[in-house]
Amino acid sequence: MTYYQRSGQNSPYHYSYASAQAYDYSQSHDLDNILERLLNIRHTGSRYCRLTLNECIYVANQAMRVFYREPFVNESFSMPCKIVGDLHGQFVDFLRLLSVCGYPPDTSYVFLGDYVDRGPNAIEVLMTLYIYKIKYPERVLLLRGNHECPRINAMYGFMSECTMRFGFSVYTAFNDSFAYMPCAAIIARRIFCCHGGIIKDLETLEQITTFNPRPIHDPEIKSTVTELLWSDPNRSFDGWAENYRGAGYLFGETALTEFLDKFNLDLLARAHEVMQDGYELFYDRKAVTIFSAPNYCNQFDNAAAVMSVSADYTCGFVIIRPISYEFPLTRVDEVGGPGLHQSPPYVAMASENSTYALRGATEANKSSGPETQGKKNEKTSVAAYHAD
Ligand SMILES: [Mn+2]
Repeated sequence: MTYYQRSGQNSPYHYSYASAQAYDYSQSHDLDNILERLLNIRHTGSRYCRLTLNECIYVANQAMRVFYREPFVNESFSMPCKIVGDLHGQFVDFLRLLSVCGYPPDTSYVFLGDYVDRGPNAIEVLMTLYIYKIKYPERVLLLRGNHECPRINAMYGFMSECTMRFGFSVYTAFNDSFAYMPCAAIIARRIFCCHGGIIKDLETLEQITTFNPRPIHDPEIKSTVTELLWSDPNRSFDGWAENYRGAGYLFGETALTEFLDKFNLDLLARAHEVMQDGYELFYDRKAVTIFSAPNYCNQFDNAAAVMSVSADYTCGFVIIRPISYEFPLTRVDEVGGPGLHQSPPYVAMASENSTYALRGATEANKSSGPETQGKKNEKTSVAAYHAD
């Protein structure tokens, strides 16, 4: 039985604070310095960033204030942008993703949630995302996933990670920030973004906001926010069905088409399911699943994908192939530099145009190296964009 269940309460405020170190509310921190240390992991080969309890709680609190000011359904995010699926604490892979797709604010991002649990470095992932969010709130959109809830992340790794590294107060501070996270976005009035899926029996988009006053620490099982965070496409038959996950629904193609038509939308972009190639277009290209944690849990050999939406309403996919962390890789221009024999692989897996080479790699490795040629160029036009 988890700590959360034992507490018998429905809010993380009822947790007891087990941390030995107290948070100093008077202290503020240099976000650029923290970000530099986080990104520096690219060069050190370390798996963890040296952070303090005070820094974590400060960043979580600052991010919560930004979420608080944002609408629950963000309709003002514009193109071009990149849409990212589940990250699940795989910080090394997240750094690879940033090095391939670009860093905020030069690249705008919509993240579809599930930042924590399963993987080892959810704190680093959250700290990086939150600092970008605080610095560039218009360029980075963080949507909530079903793991950004204490009922779930008490069981799947995030609580252990926080309590073992810092103490319970860090866990509580992050969950307090999740309670204010927006849950959906509409990009360019065409693409509906959320973690899981669409809502059954929704009459107006405003209802998503009015039905769900924030803060929402643990969404009710039967609620529109749970449907956004938990639902999946229905692959067995067309129509609505109970979700085997126990929350949300399964929705078929007709259900999706009705939803999109009703609100004059073209595409549903969602995450929530591991995909072998990192993404899947389905329902006649009216929906896409994006999953951005390669080698998920070290149990899959899946690739990660990021969907890029360009200013001319064209969508493409960047595929990031899974790699073994132990594979010896290094940068051409830094061979022989200090500590570079430990250079982690994401450094060498940059974009097509990079001058990186794999030390000791075979020709086969080199040719299939940088984030796949074939899939990268695949483009899909989202229907009828130029109609108006
Ligand atoms: Mn999920």
